[in-house]
Amino acid sequence: MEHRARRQAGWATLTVTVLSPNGGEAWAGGQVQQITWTTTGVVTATNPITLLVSWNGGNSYTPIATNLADAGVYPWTVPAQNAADARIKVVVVEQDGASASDESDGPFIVDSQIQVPGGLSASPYQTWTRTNVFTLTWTNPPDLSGIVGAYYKWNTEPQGPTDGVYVATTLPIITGLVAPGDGKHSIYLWPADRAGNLNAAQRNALQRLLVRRQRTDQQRGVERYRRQQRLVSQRR
Ligand SMILES: [Ca+2]
Repeated sequence: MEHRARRQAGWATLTVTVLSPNGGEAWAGGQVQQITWTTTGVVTATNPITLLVSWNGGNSYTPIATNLADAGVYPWTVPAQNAADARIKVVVVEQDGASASDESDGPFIVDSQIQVPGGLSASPYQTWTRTNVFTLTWTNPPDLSGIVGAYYKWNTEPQGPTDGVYVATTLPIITGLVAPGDGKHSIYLWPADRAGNLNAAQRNALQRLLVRRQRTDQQRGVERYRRQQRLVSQRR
């Protein structure tokens, strides 16, 4: 929605247009994002721009910054809010008192949360197996901007949000996970959302993924004994 005040005859028409966010974006709280706009007709004012944000679809606005130069860009540290229908409004006021404003055409998301995935399970699981290739499944947590992938890490707790292997998937499944050797393994999994929220503390874990590809001498002895027993029983 655009609003224009009357100007004196002979002045260029004063307009402002929000370029970004203009709807559809998903921005994470705490990150810096660029609000961008363009104007026409700004002639004499040096700091004519006011930026505002709405968390409720444009029903009410609160100021972000006032008396800005008409630079067309403002690096905004997005507040730690959760809003499905946020909007930006840019207001321009010229020295003669003429003003114009514009709002984001559609909703953008501000998402400041990421939660622990549920129901983590593996296949095969908790059984000594000759394969070292696993399938991991879980339940994506509810999320404002939507889960777009997950990090996993074998055996040691992640030390930071990206201390793992990232798999882009909206479906809660990773196939073809290769365990790093024989023995008992654990695995950690934490999700990432479209806004970019990522927190390794919001992880789920599984213990006892068991791999035994190499048979021990003892196992070979047992197998040899069983073969002999079968032969003996067949001869009876
Ligand atoms: Ca989220």
